[in-house]
Amino acid sequence: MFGETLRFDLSEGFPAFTTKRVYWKTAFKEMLWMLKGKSKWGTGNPNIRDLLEQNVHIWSEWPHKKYVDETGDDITLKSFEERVLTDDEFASQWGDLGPVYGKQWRAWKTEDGREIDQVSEVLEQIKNNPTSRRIIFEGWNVGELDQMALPPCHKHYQFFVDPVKGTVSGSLVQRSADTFLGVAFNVCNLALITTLIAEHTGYMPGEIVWYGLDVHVYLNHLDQVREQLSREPKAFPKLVIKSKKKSLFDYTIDDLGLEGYDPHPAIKAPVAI
Ligand code: THF
Repeated sequence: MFGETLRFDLSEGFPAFTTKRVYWKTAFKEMLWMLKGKSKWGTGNPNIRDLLEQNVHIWSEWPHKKYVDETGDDITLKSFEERVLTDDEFASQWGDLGPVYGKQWRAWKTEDGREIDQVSEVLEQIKNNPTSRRIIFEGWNVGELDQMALPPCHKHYQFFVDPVKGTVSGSLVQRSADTFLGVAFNVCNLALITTLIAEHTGYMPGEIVWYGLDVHVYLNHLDQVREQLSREPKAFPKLVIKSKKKSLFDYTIDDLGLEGYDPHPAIKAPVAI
């Protein structure tokens, strides 16, 4: 399908889907990793080493494939991950994802050699110029797409302040949506960043609006989707910020929790690479 919308009012709960278990800790770790921007490994671009150290494996397939394709060394995904985790030089060379997400969000390179921290600009705009129609961060850096392990799926984030209600709402435009595996993560993470941005600008979280452009179901997810559709949704949980940090960029997974998350069981599916 082309051009679908989902809308959730964050005052009614946190949209971690309930018709299957969503690994929200994995999703949150991914979002916090993106918000950090640079890595200390390799060129400083986002690196899977930082995810593997937190036991997050959802980004490993792409650098693994690149490694196997470029070297002909046909090692398994598991031993590739093991090497990235234990061999610093290997991590720097092969764990690097190129200038994806966090690099563009926090350090978009300009022609005159500056780096723009788009997320900090968003916080500034919400605090100082809340009626702006330009409260945006963007990952689709056209000139650098060819250096990315994967061009961003979730690309345009735009925020909106309602001064009467005292809320910040967040939206996301996603060029490509893996309905069964990815969307649950993407919606969860949009809700998380909107809540954190509200928390750090003195507003309440408002709504989130998710726009999917190419919205698809992979053929090897059909049984899983049928199973998920047969289930009755339950009440959404509540996001708890257990310890508020000074900066939006300082959160770790231990600072965040979901209260009352009681989903239907997990449903497994292979990811398309
Ligand atoms: N590529 C594809 N094909 N689908 C995507 O959703 C996707 N992403 C990111 C980049 N490329 C993509 C990666 N995000 C899972 C979840 C999110 C991903 C990739 C994989 C996944 O396998 N989830 C399982 C297991 C979770 C776990 O290991 O803890 C799940 O059941 O949710 C979209 O941003």
